[in-house]
Amino acid sequence: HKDMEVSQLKKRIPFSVLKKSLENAPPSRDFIAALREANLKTGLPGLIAEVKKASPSRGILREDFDPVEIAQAYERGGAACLSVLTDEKFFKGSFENLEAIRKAGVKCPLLCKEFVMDSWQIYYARIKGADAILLIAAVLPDLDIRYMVKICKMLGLAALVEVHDEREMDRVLGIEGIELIGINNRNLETFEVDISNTRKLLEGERGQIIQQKEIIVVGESGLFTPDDIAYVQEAGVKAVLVGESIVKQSDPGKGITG
Ligand code: IGP
Repeated sequence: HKDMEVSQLKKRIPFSVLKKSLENAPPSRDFIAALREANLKTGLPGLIAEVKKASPSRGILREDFDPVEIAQAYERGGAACLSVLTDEKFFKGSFENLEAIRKAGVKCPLLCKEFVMDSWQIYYARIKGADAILLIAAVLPDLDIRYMVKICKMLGLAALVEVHDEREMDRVLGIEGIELIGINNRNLETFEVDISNTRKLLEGERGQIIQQKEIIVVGESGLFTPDDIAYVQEAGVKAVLVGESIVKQSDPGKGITG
């Protein structure tokens, strides 16, 4: 993962310019509050609906992919927040998509879905309209997560810290200031999906620590049916991240309620 090509780093804007643009950036939206509110209001996990054109395991998900149309449909359908893939290499996303969705007047808070390796990317995401950013424990040492979480706070961004096994969960639970943890049901190396992973990582003491710290857990990947949602809710998640099953619907907004 460490050698992963990070395309926007090649065309890096100098830090001084980034910081100047930050001064003019509109305020961010509260991603975590939107999830809590949706959960309280509906009694169901708050939905983060993902704007995703393609994935390494499934190829192109939608031929007529229009990021702004999909984002607007999700919002109409009642999504609490949106996730926008910006990674180009594996997911055919872009920062232009993120910016276009923000500029189109979508009000849901936006998660920038990127492989963050360098804090520069966090500043860049904020300027392009992100309200939250993904930090993947599998590719970041604890020290980097600690540091990046602080940068997110300073920039007014929520950090969604993603784990996929017990070891990563324990590492992340040891870090101060974590408010949002994503449990990925997809193994990033084999692409295998198993939604019981969410349940496994929330059992026993880990679940108790999460409750004490009032951390919001997001169930991620491989969720297709209302039964799947009920299953991860039962395990303790207050939010879910759903991509494939809704992006493929002829009306992605209807896909949310249907
Ligand atoms: C969405 P799905 O199976 O509903 O399309 O999954 C989301 O969880 C998935 O896209 C994802 C992801 C990631 C993508 C989770 N973690 C990290 C890229 C990088």
